[in-house]
Amino acid sequence: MIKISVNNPRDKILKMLLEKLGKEVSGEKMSRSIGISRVAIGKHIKYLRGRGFNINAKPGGGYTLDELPNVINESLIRAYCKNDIEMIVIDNVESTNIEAKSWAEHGAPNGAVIIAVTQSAGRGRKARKWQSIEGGIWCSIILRTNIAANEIQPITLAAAMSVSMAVTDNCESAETKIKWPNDVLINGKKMCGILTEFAGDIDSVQYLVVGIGINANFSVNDLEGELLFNATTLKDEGIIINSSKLIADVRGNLLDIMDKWADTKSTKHIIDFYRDNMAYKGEKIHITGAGNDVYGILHDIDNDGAIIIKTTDDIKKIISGEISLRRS
Ligand code: BT5
Repeated sequence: MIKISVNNPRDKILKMLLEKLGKEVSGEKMSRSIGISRVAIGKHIKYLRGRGFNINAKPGGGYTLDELPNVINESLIRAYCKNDIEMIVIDNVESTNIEAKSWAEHGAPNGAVIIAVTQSAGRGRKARKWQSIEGGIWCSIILRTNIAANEIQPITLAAAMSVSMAVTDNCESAETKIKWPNDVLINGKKMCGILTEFAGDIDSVQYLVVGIGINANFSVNDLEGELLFNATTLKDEGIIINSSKLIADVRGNLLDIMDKWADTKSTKHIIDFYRDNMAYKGEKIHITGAGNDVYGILHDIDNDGAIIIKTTDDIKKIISGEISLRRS
């Protein structure tokens, strides 16, 4: 695993260039503000160029970054983060959730994130395969929060809310819906899936790993099997968002949502957001899994994150399962 140190000079250089995107930043100014030599600045610039950043040197000794490459880059993610971030960016991994669990066992802090360009064994719930090709955002965020195991249901919704907000904040025309309990849809198709796992016991959760898969910058035609009909990608929907910014925003949103939960001791903000952005509301659905086989109308959600279904003769609360739409 590669560990990136927080606040290194390269990140500071990139941040200065980003703040003046398209405009010149003097090498002298960078050198003074960061406290390293002009030669060292030149070396970092060379490294960044090698990572796809088109940085031009100006005759007077300044530099300009004219446009952002749409890449997953640790310095760029850090530049977009409001606060410090512990991060691992890796080319290929079996599953970022597995790596995150091992990192958490070795003390990774709240908000630490591991991101992979591809996953060779990306997982969904119940060990289903999650296709994780280049161009997507495959990441796991470690949360350390003081809750019991039976309170974790809203965390998956909080992650879905973080992704929805990040997408719509970066693209006004995007319309996302949350499909309970763990999907974000665009135009009725799955653009993002979430896998939340935890360690600890019933009374107290030691840490959580929130695995987030976003179909970002590739076409659904590149995936295998029947996903063509049920899945979509940001690219296929004409939504272009810089992947590094999207990661920083998703993580920032999730941490803010969790802080609010801790401060207010309430999940109301998460439940309200789901209610306003709920897929299949008022529609005929079928719920399976976790011993359920229920047909009814998707009505609402309760404060614990259980959905409420109106059946022909009853109202049922379901805490976990799989929703599918009944078209008839
Ligand atoms: C999920 O499971 O939707 C959770 C997916 C979580 C993926 C992230 S990526 C980072 C982290 N590391 C991991 O190893 N996992 C997490 P579920 O609701 O069970 O949905 C799984 C189903 O989604 C599969 O059976 C397929 O039908 C479908 N699927 C697989 N790959 C997909 C993709 N890229 N886009 C849309 N649907 C997909």
